Amino acid sequence: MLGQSKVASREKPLTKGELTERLKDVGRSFYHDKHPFHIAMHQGKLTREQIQGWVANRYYYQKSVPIKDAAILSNLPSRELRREWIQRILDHDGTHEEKGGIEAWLRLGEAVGLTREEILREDHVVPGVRFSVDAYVHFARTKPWIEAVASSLTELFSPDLISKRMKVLERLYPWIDSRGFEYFQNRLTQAPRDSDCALRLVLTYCQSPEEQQRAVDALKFKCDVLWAQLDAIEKAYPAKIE
Ligand code: AHQ
Repeated sequence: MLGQSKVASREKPLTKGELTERLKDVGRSFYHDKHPFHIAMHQGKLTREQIQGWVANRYYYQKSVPIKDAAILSNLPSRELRREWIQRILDHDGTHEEKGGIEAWLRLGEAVGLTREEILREDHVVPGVRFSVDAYVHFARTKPWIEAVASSLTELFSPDLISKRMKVLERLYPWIDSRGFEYFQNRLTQAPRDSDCALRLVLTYCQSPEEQQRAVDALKFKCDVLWAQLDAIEKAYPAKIE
């Protein structure tokens, strides 16, 4: 990491380039692409039950994302900012024309052998997933809007993870109906657009060392949210002893 020293202990703020690097360092150290569950997934080691448990639990995260974004939207100070942010809600909830990401995630669920009904009933959602996701929504509802925006910057790292994941799922899990991968395909364009916007806002509105440190801390919090989800899923769906 670019030194463990806190931004806030510095007299002067980081430049935009330095802050961008500091945020990316958080991902290099703490993003959930390094979680053992994802490592096992990418090695083709997950069982059908573990994949199903992951999809059923990640549904709770996906359905909560637009709720989180609506909380941020309600705190944004201008029409221009709201116009930009509202697209995230439509991407997930859909519109009259587009079914949206939550519907695509349900189709992923069917592609791995779950029923829509059991996913929607949240039959398989484990406490640790519910609590970590609810903590993310609470963060977005209660923190200053720019900190909630900063917490979404995990999406700086998601396109690389999701493109690798799609290849791995197709190659190493042939039993999954590949029509279920539409959700991931859509994220490959939506996530970079969203992280470009979020990074621009953070670099614009986080000027003091204290504001910059709070943005870095918000991103670390969100990495912990994602990591805790996989901890809970891994515990509920342990690897089979070989
Ligand atoms: O599918 C994901 C998604 O819609 C979002 C929204 C965004 C946010 O606002 O916090 N984060 C996010 C993420 C999605 N997928 C995760 C994955 O591993 O599939 C990654 C996650 C993220 O990096 O924050």
